[in-house]
Amino acid sequence: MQPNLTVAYANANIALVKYWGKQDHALNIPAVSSLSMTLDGFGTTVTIGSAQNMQVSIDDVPASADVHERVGAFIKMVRARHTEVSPLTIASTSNLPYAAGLASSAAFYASLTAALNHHFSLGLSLQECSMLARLGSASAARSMFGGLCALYGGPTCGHEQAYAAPLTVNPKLNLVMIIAVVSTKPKTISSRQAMNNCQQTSPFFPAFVDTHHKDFADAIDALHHGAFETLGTIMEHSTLKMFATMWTAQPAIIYWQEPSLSLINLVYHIRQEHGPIAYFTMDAGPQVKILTQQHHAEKVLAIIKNSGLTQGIYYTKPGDGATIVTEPSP
Ligand code: 2P0
Repeated sequence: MQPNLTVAYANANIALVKYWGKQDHALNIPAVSSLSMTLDGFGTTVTIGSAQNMQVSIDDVPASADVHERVGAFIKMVRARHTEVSPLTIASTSNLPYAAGLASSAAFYASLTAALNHHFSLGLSLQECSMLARLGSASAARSMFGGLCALYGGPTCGHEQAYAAPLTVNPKLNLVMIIAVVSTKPKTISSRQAMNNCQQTSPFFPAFVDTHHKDFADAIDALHHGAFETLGTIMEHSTLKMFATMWTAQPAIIYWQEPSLSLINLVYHIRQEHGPIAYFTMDAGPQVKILTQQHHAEKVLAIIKNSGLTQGIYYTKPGDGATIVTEPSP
């Protein structure tokens, strides 16, 4: 590794209580608080170095004009707060299976923020890094931390209040996540565009926001008490309220495909047969993510695999937060 380069790595995350919509677009402050699990082993490595002009590459290919512009806007916001940040080369490589539909922006901006903090000796705490990462992509604020964490949003949050923080998790929970891939086609609308459209046009968006705080507070409580059934029930409720805003946006946004619904029915079937051992969530795409516990994982995995509904299955547990990589990646 060249001495003038800094390498950082951050894992992606999946929300159990969803972020959807923005309180402040310029500062990218979420309309609601959210709660997520950082995923072990699914993430993005970002290497930065100083340069005359900013250059961005993704998996060794120069970034598209859109991506370059969005990353440039983020760096500009960082530089407005930390003038020591100078132009950069930014090279990102990801081990996120493209087909898994995991939010790559979360891992990318968390990794980039960790790299900037180290490279320019900004001396920021994890909480401050989380605020900064949020300016790039709100879900990135959560990937600064490992395990389960909360990201604060809503009307009482300014820039300084909208950060993520780790949550205490009852060790008996032993959460694991199964990612069931049902389609590998690229999504037709980005999550950022989708949430903006929902916020502007869905009559259900205000109801999503108004009922959200209770979900968030109850989910934190369930984590503390190790109440898996309560946590899973809240996760499904938050997920379906988010999708209700998509189906009622104008025009409607429908990420689901037939196997998505079949998998949801399969999760209901698993609960009928085996009790409260599996719960689903989905994000801005057709893949279904199934939350279960370590001691039930083998059984749930086998049922999902045998269903023939998926094009791929990934299995993961809570992972670590963003980190500086001292050795170059192999
Ligand atoms: C979440 N999602 O809580 C929700 C649920 C997707 C569905 O956070 O505009 O890429 O960059 O802040 O973080 C994806 O949204 O959006 C997301 P921006 P982001 O995980």
